[in-house]
Amino acid sequence: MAAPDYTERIPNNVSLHEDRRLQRALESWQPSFLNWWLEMGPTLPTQDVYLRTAIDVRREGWAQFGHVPMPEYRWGIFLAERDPGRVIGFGQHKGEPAWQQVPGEYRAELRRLLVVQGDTEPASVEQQRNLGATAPSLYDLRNLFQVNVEEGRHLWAMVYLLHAYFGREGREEAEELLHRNSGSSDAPRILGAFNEETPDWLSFFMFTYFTDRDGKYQLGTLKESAFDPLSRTCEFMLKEEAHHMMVGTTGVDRVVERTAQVMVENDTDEVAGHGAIPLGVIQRYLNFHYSVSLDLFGGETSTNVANYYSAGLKGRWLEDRRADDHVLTEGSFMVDALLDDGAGGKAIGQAEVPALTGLNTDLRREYVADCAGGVKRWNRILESAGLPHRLSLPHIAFNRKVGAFAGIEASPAGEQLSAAEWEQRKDQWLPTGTDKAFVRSLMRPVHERGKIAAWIAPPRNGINGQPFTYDYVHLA
Ligand code: BYC
Repeated sequence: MAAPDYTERIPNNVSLHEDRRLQRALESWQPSFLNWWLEMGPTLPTQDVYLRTAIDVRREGWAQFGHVPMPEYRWGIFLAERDPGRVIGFGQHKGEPAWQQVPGEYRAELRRLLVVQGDTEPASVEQQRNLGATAPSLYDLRNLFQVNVEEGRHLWAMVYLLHAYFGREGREEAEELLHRNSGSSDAPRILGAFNEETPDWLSFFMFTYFTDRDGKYQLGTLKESAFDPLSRTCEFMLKEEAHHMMVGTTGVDRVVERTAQVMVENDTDEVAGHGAIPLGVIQRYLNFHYSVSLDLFGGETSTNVANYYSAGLKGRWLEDRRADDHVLTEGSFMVDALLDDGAGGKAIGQAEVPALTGLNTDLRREYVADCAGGVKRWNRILESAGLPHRLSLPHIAFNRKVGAFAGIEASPAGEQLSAAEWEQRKDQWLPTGTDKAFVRSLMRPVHERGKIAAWIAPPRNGINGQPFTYDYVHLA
């Protein structure tokens, strides 16, 4: 039997067939990836799924739709097209040509960034692996699988960079990316949020709204990188990421819409008995997913981020739209901080720090402003239903485990609490065992064409112009 043609099996625009050594390395990683997908990927047996596959970065190639058996999905390697004149936009190498190879002095830091980014992608697939069994519709099931295969492709994207530019160490890191597992006690995923469970679809929509959105912002800063292959990889990943944002945004929309409908029809806030999710539960889920996602931006002040920026490895969100010197060695920046209150205690406030060390805060603020857009949109749904209730984002210090507020407790309003007060009141603000059990009780599969679960409204539009009633997934 002829050996599989991996330049064909691994669609790519990096001329993989011209580099036999790299091709062989990826050939030997591919079976490990497929094993991981079969062992840790989606558990619901399916024949095929109506998926979008990227086979090229140009407009006509990057979104091909068709029914595909998931293990045969063509996970490819795509970098946005190269701009031969690209120069570094920030940091101490500003104005120099972008790097096509990794400079020796930044090897360890760049590898670390790729590994952290790469680690999140398979982690989310692991977190979501059992959701298919309780999908509220075939449309939602298809979206879940689309997100999953694309996270798989994003893992390929980071593995390609590790293999192509980091030699033996890179190949070892690529193996490790498949060995660590979400929630594992021996070898957990690197970042906190990726070891949390995604046990139900409300969690999934909150995750794709809040946690995938961290992905959008982190990829946006890596897209600015002086290391051109990373920049081009992230640019293409961001195109796919837009669909994940849509799944989260409209998913929460549809839950809120259904809850509002049931509240109005029955003239009550107590919608649980009518099979909808109470607004209080939605708010507690929101509080949880938002606060764990805030942690993903690292500390409010960080020498790591200052070094990444000065070296040219990681820029700011929309770096070229910033009206400053793009070097930042002079200025200062106000960050959220825990200050001495003058009476021997601590107060939540702001502190002035060198601009470079405040860059995690800068990115987190961009993210917070974006998240506020979602809340506004969900509140418009409540408003147009004629309801006075509103959702809100909790305070930046609420439920934080990383950064300036990791050592204190605060209410969603930003009031500092003693440990005892927090223990007493936290069930008002974070999902309780009862909330989770209730949400889980609603998670019954609706795998019939054109049907939808009672706790969520149908989507306004289908996928790729197809109706909601389309046969998006053929179950096994
Ligand atoms: N959990 O200097 P600090 C996505 C560590 S999501 C555990 O304050 P730094 C996706 C930190 O590593 C985007 N540990 O932070 C979404 C450091 O450890 P070392 C993923 C944490 O380094 C959905 C120490 O604490 N991409 O794509 O400035 C589905 C001190 O940290 C956490 C990236 O994150 C945490 N939450 O910033 C699928 C981009 N936070 O070095 C995919 C790459 C911090 O002392 N990563 N630590 O051992 C980075 O840019 C940075 O590593 C971080 C942290 C932003 C994560």
